[in-house]
Order: sequence, then structure tokens, then C-alpha cells
Amino acid sequence: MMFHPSSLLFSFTLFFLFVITLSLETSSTSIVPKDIIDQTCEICSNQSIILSYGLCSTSLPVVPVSHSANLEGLALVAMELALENVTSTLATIEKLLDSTSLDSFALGGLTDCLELYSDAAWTIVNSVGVFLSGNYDVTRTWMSSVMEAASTCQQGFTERGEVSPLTQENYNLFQLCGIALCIIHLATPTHLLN
Ligand SMILES: *[C@@H]1O[C@H](CO)[C@@H](O)[C@H](O)[C@H]1NC(C)=O
Ligand SMILES: CC(=O)N[C@H]1CO[C@H](CO)[C@@H](O)[C@@H]1O
Repeated sequence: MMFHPSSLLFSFTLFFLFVITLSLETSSTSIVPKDIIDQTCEICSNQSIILSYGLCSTSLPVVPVSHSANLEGLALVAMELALENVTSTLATIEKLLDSTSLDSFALGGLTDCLELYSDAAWTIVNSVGVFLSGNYDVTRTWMSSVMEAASTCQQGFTERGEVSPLTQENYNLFQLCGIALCIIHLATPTHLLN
């Protein structure tokens, strides 16, 4: 399962150019004010003690497409940010694995994380596809599994009382997936009926 991170990043970038173009063409979006981002982030962080309002409200506007997005568009942005984080974390892990000073414990932990993050990349790509086809339940199941992957990577170190070299990365991915899950929930039609 060796691959070159930059070629992976390149294919994802192409994929997302395609997705963003597609979503812009298929939805009749009007310009949505920054308010919808702040309001959505407030709702999500109110609903869940683990979600950070600060990370949400500073992350989502980073991608320009979010400014002309509805809830569906914001969910896509959150998933895209998660995928960007995953691809750059894969590169970080490979760099760490290249360093010679690793003990066998760190090597094992990082190797596990590499596999978790590789799977996560494809899971997010597939989640986006499923989301665009309208199956929000499956999207949520898959994005939850990415959230779990971040926790599992982190626990691989902390369970043994070690400091995880990927603490920030795992936290960011966990948050972005949590935000995506919350927004998808808000965008789910049945949610409006409850
Ligand atoms: C979030 O919670 C705060 C404090 O309880 C409240 O003032 C605010 O109106 C809530 N925001 C939303 C969007 O529900
Ligand atoms: C390396 C990387 O892409 N990190 C980003 C992950 O997501 C958080 C939250 O959006 C960003 O602040 C990081 O820059």
C-alpha cells in the first residue's frame, strides 16, 4: 500500500474540482451571507459539547465556495476540508516514518495511523459521492467511521501513556468530521419534520 502522497493529493484535488463544479452547476445557490456559517456553527457547537465553535467558524469560510452555499454546500465544504487534512496528514506521517530515531512502539503506532488515514481518504471520497446521490444516512455512517479513525489513531499512542505526534491532526480531523455530521443532520429532510 505504498503510494506517493503528492500523487494522491493530486487525484483528490482533481476529484474535488469536479465535485465543486458539479455542485455549483446542479444547485441553484444564491449568495449566502457569512451568517449562515456562524449560525450553523453555533447550532452544532450548542448541540454537542465536543464540537468547537471557533474551529468551525474559522474553518468553513476558508473555502470560497462556502460563501455561495446552502447547508448541503457547507456539508461538502466540511468534507473537503477533512479530506485536505487527511491528505496532508498522510504526508506528515510518511515524513515521520522516514526519520531514523523511531522506536518500535512509535513505528507501530504511526504505521497503524498511516493505514487508518489511507482508508479515511477513500472513505471521505466515497462519502462525498454518496452524499451527492442523496443518501445522507450512509454518508453519516461513513463520516462517523472517519471520526473513529482519528480517535483510534490517537488512542494507539495515549493508551500506552505516550504522547501522540499526531495530536493536532487527529483533533482537527475529529472536529471537521463532527461538523460535517452535524451539518448533514441539519440538512436531512426528516430533521425538519422532528
Ligand atoms: C446557543 O446557546 C447559547 C447559550 O445557551 C444561546 O444563547 C444561543 O441562542 C444558542 N444558539 C443557537 C443558534 O441555538
Ligand atoms: C494540515 C492541515 O490541513 N491542517 C488543517 C486541518 O484543519 C484545520 C481546521 O480546518 C486547519 O486549521 C488546519 O490548517
